[in-house]
Amino acid sequence: MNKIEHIGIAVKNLDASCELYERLLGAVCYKKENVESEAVNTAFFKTGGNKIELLAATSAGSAIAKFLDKKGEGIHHIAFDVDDILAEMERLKAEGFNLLNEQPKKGADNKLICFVHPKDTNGVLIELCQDIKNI
Ligand code: CMX
Repeated sequence: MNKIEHIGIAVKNLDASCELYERLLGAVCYKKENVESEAVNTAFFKTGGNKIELLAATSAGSAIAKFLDKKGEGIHHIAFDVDDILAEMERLKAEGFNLLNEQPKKGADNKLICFVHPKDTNGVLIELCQDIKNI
């Protein structure tokens, strides 16, 4: 795996949190995107070479809605950049990790993504991310 690609933060109100993170980071949100397949609205920030993704649920049964109900707002996942997501998925499977999707899915910000179950990774949801333009 390569560097941390982004940190995902679950929020209740995307517009209010966007305004808050703009004030916090002194940076403007560079992209807002709805990812229908994940039932989320996202907003992205870049600061000092780091990337933050804010995530708000668009449906009651979604992963983010369940997370907010159970744990409240906060860090939802850490995403790592990978060069070859299929190879990395095979490697992790061989290492005994439980992947949450069999095939890479299309995620926000032009990425192919795959998640590792947080029960296998000390309670932290890990995301693999490959830039689609690197395929
Ligand atoms: N980080 C850490 N733990 C988490 C978690 C998270 N993000 N989400 C759920 N959990 C915990 C739950 O609290 C629960 O813990 P306990 O058993 O101790 O109570 C455990 O994981 C299993 O939870 P569950 O209720 O059995 O399962 P869920 O239906 O809540 O599903 C998960 C959990 C991780 C499998 C599911 O959320 C998932 O498949 N996530 C991947 C997809 C995703 O998160 N999409 C949204 C983001 C999309 C994007 O980045 O664009």
